[in-house]
Amino acid sequence: MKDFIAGLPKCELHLHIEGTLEPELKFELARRNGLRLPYASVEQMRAAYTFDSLPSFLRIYYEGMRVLRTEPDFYDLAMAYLRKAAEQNVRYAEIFFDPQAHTSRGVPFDVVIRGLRRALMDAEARLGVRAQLIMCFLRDFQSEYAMATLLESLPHKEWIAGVGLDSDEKGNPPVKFAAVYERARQEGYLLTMHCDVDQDDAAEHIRQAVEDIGVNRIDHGVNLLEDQRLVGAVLERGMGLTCCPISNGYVTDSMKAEDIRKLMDLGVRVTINSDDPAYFGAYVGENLEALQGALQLTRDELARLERDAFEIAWLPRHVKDAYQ
Ligand code: ES4
Ligand code: ZN
Repeated sequence: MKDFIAGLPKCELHLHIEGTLEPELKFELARRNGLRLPYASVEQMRAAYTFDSLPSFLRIYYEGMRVLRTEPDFYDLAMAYLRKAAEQNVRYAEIFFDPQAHTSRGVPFDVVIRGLRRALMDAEARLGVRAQLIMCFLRDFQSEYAMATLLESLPHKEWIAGVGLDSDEKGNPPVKFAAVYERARQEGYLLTMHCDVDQDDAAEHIRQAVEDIGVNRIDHGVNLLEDQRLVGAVLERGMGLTCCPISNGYVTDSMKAEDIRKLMDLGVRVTINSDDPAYFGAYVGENLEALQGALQLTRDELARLERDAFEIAWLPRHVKDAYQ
């Protein structure tokens, strides 16, 4: 089964590029930028990854990305991920980036996007991995800052497939960003957002995302199961969910494998992804292996997960078909 999973052509739709920053590269970037890290070694840094909730993870995640300063830093970050993706037979990836996590500490938007964009171009040419960017707004910042970031992205629209929403969901519901999402839609961006697993008001947040905002898909979203009417709406619209089993195990007490199984049985387009692989210790292949082990998924079921991922990918029909 391990070999079958390794050989499966994959599509990754929920991956934070800043969450792919491995300790080795973090040390290298710190050295390059003349920064001191509060760890003596890679091992010590990994040992400090002791999160058990979303806020405890986010603290380490934002602290870790402070070593990213220059265009080559962002290039190296994305290129390292894309190399890893190629090794795992990922053929196509939609990659989240968090511009506000950088602009808020003085790194210009242009620096971030130029570095990422150059890596995407090189990866397609050299590694045969195609990728697009999804710009995420940080939901624990004011919506005005998200709107300003949206406007700043417009000259780079050609490189950004759509927008997302991430960071701390508590007290930051989807409707806080209704105006930002409306403008993003008008600008031609596709829309997704995190509806994290077992958040307070999880089902209500999913309802807002689907009915009030009209997103094209949902990141995580397994609490959809709590509302049968919403399941119907998601099925009717053919919407997909980008689930991340190993991530779920860190920010809640479970991978939510049984819920993922129920969603698959209901006919929802479920996809399996890695979220923040450098922090959760698992790229997409390991996520598929863990879920397969928990649910005894068959080869056909694994193939269906990837087929659905290509199906809900933000690609033109003829490009998707070429992957099938
Ligand atoms: C994230 Cl696991 C998770 N949840 C919310 N926002 C995020 N950004 C990066 N990883
Ligand atoms: Zn995520």
